[in-house]
Order: sequence, then C-alpha cells, then structure tokens
Amino acid sequence: MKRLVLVLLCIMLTGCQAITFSVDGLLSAPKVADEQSAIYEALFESAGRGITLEYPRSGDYRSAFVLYDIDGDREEETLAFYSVNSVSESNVKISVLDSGEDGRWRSTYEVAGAGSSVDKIMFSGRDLIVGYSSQDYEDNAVRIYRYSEGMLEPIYEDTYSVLEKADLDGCGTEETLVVKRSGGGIAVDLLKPSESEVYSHYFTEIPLGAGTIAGFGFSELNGVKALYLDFALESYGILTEIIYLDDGIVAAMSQSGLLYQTQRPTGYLSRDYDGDGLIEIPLPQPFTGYELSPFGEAEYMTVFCSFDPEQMLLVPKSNAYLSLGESYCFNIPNRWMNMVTVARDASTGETTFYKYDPSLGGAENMTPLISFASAESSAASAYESAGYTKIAETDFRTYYVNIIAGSDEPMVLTMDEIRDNFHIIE
Ligand SMILES: [Ca+2]
Ligand SMILES: [Ca+2]
Ligand SMILES: [Ca+2]
Repeated sequence: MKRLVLVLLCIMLTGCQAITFSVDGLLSAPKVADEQSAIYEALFESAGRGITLEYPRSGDYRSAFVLYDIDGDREEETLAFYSVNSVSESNVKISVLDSGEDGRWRSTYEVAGAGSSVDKIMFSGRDLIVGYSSQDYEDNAVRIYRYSEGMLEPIYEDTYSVLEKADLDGCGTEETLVVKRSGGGIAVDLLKPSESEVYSHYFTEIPLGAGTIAGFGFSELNGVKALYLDFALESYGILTEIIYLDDGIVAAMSQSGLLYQTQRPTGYLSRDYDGDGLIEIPLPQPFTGYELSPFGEAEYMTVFCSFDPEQMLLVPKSNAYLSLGESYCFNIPNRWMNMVTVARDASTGETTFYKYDPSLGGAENMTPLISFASAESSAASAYESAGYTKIAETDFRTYYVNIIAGSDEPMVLTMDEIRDNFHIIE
C-alpha cells in the first residue's frame, strides 16, 4: 500500500515527463550518445544481434527506444521495441531496460506484442499503451500494460481503428479512446483513469451498418472536447457521429435521430473548413437550378453545419461552394442565395457563377458574374492572359478569379469580397 501511495505521489508531483531520443539529437551530445550505445548493447546482450528496431508509425513517440518512468521510482526505464529476424516469429517484442546502482543498463523483462509493427505508443499515468498493426489483419490491436513486480502485465486488450487520448470531460486528465468496428457498426470504449488505478469504462455501440471509419477529429462542444467520427458506409456515402461525455457517454447523432441527416457523398469529411478551430459537418445540396438534375450531374452548394448540444440540432452555419477536386471553398454571400447558380466547364477548367432567373427564357436567364480557375503552379500564365487575377497559391496550385460582370451589376462581387470568402482547404 505504501508503495502504491508513493507511486501516485510521484505521478502527481512529476507528471512523469517522458523523453524519446533520436540519433540526430544525440550526435551533438556525446554523453547521451554513450548512454544510448550502452542501452543498445544491453538490448543486444539480451535479444541477440539478429533484431530489427521497430519505430512507431504515428503518435508522439516515434523512436524504437522510449524513456519513461514506468515503475514510479523517479528514474526512467527504457522501453525498446524490435522484432527478431526470423521467419517463424513476426510479432514485435518489447524489452524493459533498467540501469542498476552501478549505472549499467540491463534488460530486465521482455514481452511479445500483438502485431508485426508498432502503430503508436501512448502513456496513461504510468501505464504503457501500445497500438499494433499487422499485415494479416485489417484491424489494429491495442494492449495496455501495467508494470508490476518486474513484469509488463497486459491489463486491457482489444482491436481498434482509432486509438487516441483527449480530455473529454475537462477534468484536466486525458481519457483513452478506443474506437473499433464491431459487427454492424462501431463501438467506442472510453477509459477514464481513476485514483484507485482502475479505469472507469464508458462504452457505447452505434449501429451504422457495414463500413469503415473514414476520418475523425476533436472539436470543442459545450466547453469540452468531442470526437467527430466519419463512417463510410459500404452501401453509400458517409455519416458523422459525435461522441462526448456528459454524465455518461453520448453518441449525439444516433441519440437525437439525426444520424441519417448527415448522410452525404464520400469525400465530404467533417473538418474545420472555415479556420475557426471548430469542426463543421458539410452537407451538400443541389445548387439553385439543379434541383431536378440526376444524381451526380448536379452542382452542389455545401451547407456547413455545427451541432447544438443544448437543443440536439444540426445548425446551418454558412453556405459555400466546395471544390474537393481543387481543394478550395468559396462562401456564398447572403445576397446570392437563391439568385445565383454555378456551372463548370470541364474543357477550360473554369467554374463560373451566374445570376440566374429561371423566369426568363433562353440564354437570357444566365448572366456570368465571376469565374474561378486553378492550375498547377508551373502552368500558371494561361489564365492570367485570359483576364484572370491570382488570388491565392499553395506549394501545389495557384488560384485565379476573373470578374466578368461590370460594377453596375448588383450581384457582382468586389475583389475584397472575393478574397474574404475564398479559402484553400489544406
Ligand atoms: Ca523508474
Ligand atoms: Ca478528462
Ligand atoms: Ca470551423
């Protein structure tokens, strides 16, 4: 019991800061380099020289050697990730290396992991969380290990598609999120650390049909963080679910019956489109004049929606023309609503907005206002000689606008208005 109290004290006092080391940083630090080669040697001594170091592919820890105080004695141990060069044994191994009173590093424990490579490493308190991936399985595997009596004991295991940490209840400590595909949908297991060193589990299952997780992100909702999950249905399109903690775990879209209102073509992922730090759900609808067009032949106006957790409603925030192909977004000014439509010319690459009056017949019902075009940066000049002005550029593309209508046309926009409403999607 005394030991447990000391451990907890240590976690509270030091926050157990972790350091990873890389070869780059060490070349200029000979003392640390000596330490590193001592750690290498200790690993070779125990595991042999026929090993390959395994580097985590994502997350904050990207080294095959991670220094962390896993036993709470205020000295860092080293966790080494590697695989043995062998045809029969493909699983990653973890060795715990500790330096004794004499300062010598020794391997003190070794455990086989649950996959052929390391996806990511995280810590929760002094627990080690390892995400594994394997060539043979689509789903990743997670293990949470607790160091106890010299051994890394797995205290939690599951599969996952998303493995993340975030402070979802604003308590100041991060929870661990395990999101996995399960039967006809997804399951979310949220692990909240407690002082008794036992995790509180918040679990929910969302029936979504067959499919895969297409994307995710965290955004503020009600003053705390919420997880936005895009789910690609095998049948058609994507759906968004919003997960957060409010007493219990909330799957807001399912619980409010809004889930299928978020169904839309693949590619329209939830993300921060307008740069305000909050995630929007983009819901495309046919642009004025395309209401009766067959699916796939229409042009779309995208309604960016946010979620109001008080009223459990999707709230339209702004309307935009979203070009996923050219990675830009143009906010539609209010005075254009229901008065303007858009057409693309595939041969020239121009996207033109027209004042549109369906009550007028023939060609007179469409008056061109402005056109957008973009080009790979090297092939830029053709649009400029055709009357276009450069409005934005990235490393890959240059964006142009051409103001066609004269300033006497009330629907036309000024260059300032266009710049204010034009955003590149990174
Ligand atoms: Ca230690
Ligand atoms: Ca928390
Ligand atoms: Ca936003």
